[in-house]
Amino acid sequence: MSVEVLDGATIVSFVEDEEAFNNSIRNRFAHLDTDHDGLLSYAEMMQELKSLRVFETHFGIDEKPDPEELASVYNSLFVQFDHDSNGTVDLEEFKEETKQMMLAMANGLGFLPVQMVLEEDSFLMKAVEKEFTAKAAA
Ligand SMILES: [Ca+2]
Ligand SMILES: [Ca+2]
Repeated sequence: MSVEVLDGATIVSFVEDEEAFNNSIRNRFAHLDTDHDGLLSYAEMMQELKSLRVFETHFGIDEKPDPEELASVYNSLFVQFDHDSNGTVDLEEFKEETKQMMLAMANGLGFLPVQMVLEEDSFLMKAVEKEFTAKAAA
């Protein structure tokens, strides 16, 4: 994990770069799909749901979440990804929902840069790295 500064525009430019975004989505999906059946089960999605930082938003950083409440938060997140409610998340659903979540986050951030603690291989980290590379190339 590392602390990075990002704003809404960093996220939007990452999401809107379709090729880079689709690549990251495919990589992430393949990484999560541990039984390689091309679908993400609830158990496989857990790793992703945990990285969405629901702890901070729902419970605060220092609070110890109630396991039952936590399970229901994860469950409702999973349902949000599973657009056709068939109990699994396919690549399209994963891509669509991740995009929506990142754009919603970008909206929330607006144009004021904030400091965030990011996991190494998270989408936000990739967004920051992309911007860094773009700046270095300019
Ligand atoms: Ca699977
Ligand atoms: Ca589905």
